[in-house]
Amino acid sequence: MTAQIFTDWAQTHQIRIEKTLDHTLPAADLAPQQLHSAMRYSALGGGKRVRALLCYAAADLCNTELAVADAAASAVELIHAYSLVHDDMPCMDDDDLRRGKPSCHKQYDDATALLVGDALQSLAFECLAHPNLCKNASLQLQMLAILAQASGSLGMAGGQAIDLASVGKPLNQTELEAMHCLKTGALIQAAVLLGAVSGSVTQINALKVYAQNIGLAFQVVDDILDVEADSQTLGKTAGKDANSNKPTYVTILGLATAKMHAQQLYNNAIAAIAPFGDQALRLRELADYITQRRF
Ligand code: GRG
Repeated sequence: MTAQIFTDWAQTHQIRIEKTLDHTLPAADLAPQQLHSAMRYSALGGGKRVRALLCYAAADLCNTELAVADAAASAVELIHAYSLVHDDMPCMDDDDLRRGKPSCHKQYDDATALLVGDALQSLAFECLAHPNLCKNASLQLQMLAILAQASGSLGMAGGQAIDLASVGKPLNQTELEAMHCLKTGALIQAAVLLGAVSGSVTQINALKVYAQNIGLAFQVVDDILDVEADSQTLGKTAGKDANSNKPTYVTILGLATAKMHAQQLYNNAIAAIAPFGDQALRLRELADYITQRRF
C-alpha cells in the first residue's frame, strides 16, 4: 500500500476537526443566539489547525483511540480559538483582523468577544470531561490536567501576561524564550501530549522534547512571517509586533540568525523522534510544515 501524501492526510484531518467542532459547538439558532453565532464565527471555518494535526499525529503514533483524539484535538482548537478572540481585544493586542476576517469583537462587540472566549474555554473542558470518552478514568483525568495546566497562569495565560508586561522592555533571548514557551509552546505541547496519552513513558518523553522544540520553532517562524509576509497572506495584521514595540526573535537576533534558530529547533525536534522511524512520519512532516509555512 502506498503511503498517503502529507497534504492529503492533513486535508482529511482538517475536514475531520472542522466537522467535529461543528457538531460540538451549540447551534447558532439556539439561545443565546448571538453568543452561539459568535462562538461558531470564531472557532469554525478558519485556521491551519496545526494543533489538531499534531494531536492526531501523536495519537496515531501512540495508538490512542480516534474518539479520544477527536475530543483532544477539539479541546485544544477551542482553547486556541478562545485565546485568539481575547488576544485581539482592545485591552490586549487590539487587532481588527483574524483568519482573514474581522476579529470577533469587531464583528460583534467587546462584551460578546469576552463571553465567546469564556464559553469556548468551558466547552474545551466539556469535550474532555465527557462520561463515555475513556474506559480509563485516570487517563481521562490526566488529560483534563494537561489542558488545564497548559492554558492556565503557568501556561498560555501566564505567557500572555508576561507578553503584555514586556512591551517596550529590552528582553534578552532567554526571557523571550521563557515567555513563548508558555504563551505559544504550552498549548502546542498539550496538543501532542493529549494525542499521546495512551503512549509509553519512552514515547511521551521523546514527544515532549519534540513538542517543546516545535512549539518554539512555530513562534520564531511567526516572528519572521510578521516581518516578511503581508496581511492578506497572513489573514492578520502583518508588522504588528515590530510596530507595537514588542521584543521578537527578529528584533533580538536579527532576521538571518532568527532563521538559523528556527532551523536548529527543527533539527532538535526531528532528532527527538528519530527513534520512532517511519511511525513518526506525520510528526516529521508537521515539523517541516511548521518551519516552512508561508502564513
Ligand atoms: C488571551 C489568554 C490569552 C492568550 C493569548 C496564543 C496567544 C495567547 C495569543 C496569540 C497571539 C499570537 C498571534 C501569537 C503568535 C503565535 C500564534 C499563537 C499564532 C496563531 O496561531 P496559528 O498561526 O493560527 O496556528 P490559526 O489561525 O492558523 O489557527
